[in-house]
Amino acid sequence: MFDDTIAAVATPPGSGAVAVIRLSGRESFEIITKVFRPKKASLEFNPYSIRFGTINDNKEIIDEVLISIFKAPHSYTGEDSVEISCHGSLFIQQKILNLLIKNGARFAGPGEYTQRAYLNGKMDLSQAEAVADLIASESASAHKVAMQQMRGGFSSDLQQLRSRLLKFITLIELELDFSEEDVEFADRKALKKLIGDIQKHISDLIHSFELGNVIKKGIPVAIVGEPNVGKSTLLNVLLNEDKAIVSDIAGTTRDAVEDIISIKGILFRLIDTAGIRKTEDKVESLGIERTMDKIKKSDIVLFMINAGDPDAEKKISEIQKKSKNKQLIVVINKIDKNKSENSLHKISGKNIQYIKISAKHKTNIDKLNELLIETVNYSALNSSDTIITNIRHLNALQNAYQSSLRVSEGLGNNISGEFLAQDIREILQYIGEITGEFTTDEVLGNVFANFCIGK
Ligand SMILES: Nc1nc2c(ncn2[C@@H]2O[C@H](COP(=O)(O)OP(=O)(O)OP(=O)(O)O)[C@@H](O)[C@H]2O)c(=O)[nH]1
Ligand SMILES: [Mg+2]
Repeated sequence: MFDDTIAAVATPPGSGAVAVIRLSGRESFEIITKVFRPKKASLEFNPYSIRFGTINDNKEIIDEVLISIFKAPHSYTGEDSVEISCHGSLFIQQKILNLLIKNGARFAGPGEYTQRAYLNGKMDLSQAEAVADLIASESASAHKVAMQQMRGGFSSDLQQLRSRLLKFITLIELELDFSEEDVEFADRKALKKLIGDIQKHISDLIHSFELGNVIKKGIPVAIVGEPNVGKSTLLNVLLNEDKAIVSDIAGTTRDAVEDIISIKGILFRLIDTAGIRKTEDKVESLGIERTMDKIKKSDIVLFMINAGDPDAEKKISEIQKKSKNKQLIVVINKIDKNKSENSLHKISGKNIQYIKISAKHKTNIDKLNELLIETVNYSALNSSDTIITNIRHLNALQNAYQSSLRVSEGLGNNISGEFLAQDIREILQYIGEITGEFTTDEVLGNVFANFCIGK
């Protein structure tokens, strides 16, 4: 438990209808008693009660407020806490906060409430990190992943790993106990199977990071094609704002322009690129180089082409070569201009789809949105499997995986049980770094520095 009591405004800076000021620590009730006058009867600190009254600085009434009372350990931080809901004026918020400080609280640092919650055993470190993700989540899928992690989905996964590892150690120790009596060794086959399972589990978690990253940052979609086909027009239409410059001059976009859209709760990071053509212009060719790089880094390529382009087939097959392993959507644009039924012979394949649109007249844009959704692996995004999104977790899991490789190697070479147990303990150590069981002040500092003040 901590000695001091912390205070901060928990609602976003600025004025709103209501603001919430939090107080947490052993002197919370003492401090609130000094500044709060209840409307009715005496102030009793019944847990889970809400009281109406005023905040006073000596004789001056600062505001009429509601206070919510939380008694340790049943609060967010695990300590005695009070939340003051006051009117949302910035002036009032500052005045109340300063009054709390004057009466013995101190200003909370970023993430200090959650840090206390973690240190008081209310949540493990990965859950604390999920709180920050939850606050930052901007799409249904990011929200879902963060919520699952905060509610302990990932923690229970790690718990499962832990108990498997402990089972392994127990088996080995059993083997050590019996070795002198020349009894049959603990079943090596069982040990091998167990370490195989553990490895699979860790590697599944590692692989989920790619998906987790995409959920957090948006699925990268590169919009590519020759100059003037309407890439920037399409970007603007999809974003519903004039983000990129559109003109009839070929080579308008020189550098990639990007922005995020959410379609049915999934984030897409749209990247408008410089049109691809042969050019002598230095700046333009740098832009084209960058386009190639964007194709490499994207998951989905929207290849735009003019309706009625006589060389469509050749161009599509070229882009297909450049975007191997990507989902390719061929967007035939300007169908308003060229009404003649396109004689395009479609190159078919698993990763290629076609759509006809007019970016300028917003024809078939809904269909394109639907196609984008269909193209992503919707089921993976919606499964209840644990998805990791945090680079710190990824690093720890990669280290754990390396140690697990040493264990299976050791098993293959029949090394002694003691050494095996040591390597297994190393895996436990790495897993413990994620949950915060084994951690350094530096790691903790980094984790909580990413929070806002008041959380
Ligand atoms: N008729 C018609 N014109 C369009 C359509 N989409 C875009 N345009 C026009 O085509 C021209 C080029 O559009 P942009 O969006 O700047 O093309 P871009 O592909 O970004 O071009 P660069 O940046 O130069 O590579 C503009 O004059 C647009 O108004 C469409 O669907 N129909
Ligand atoms: Mg452009």
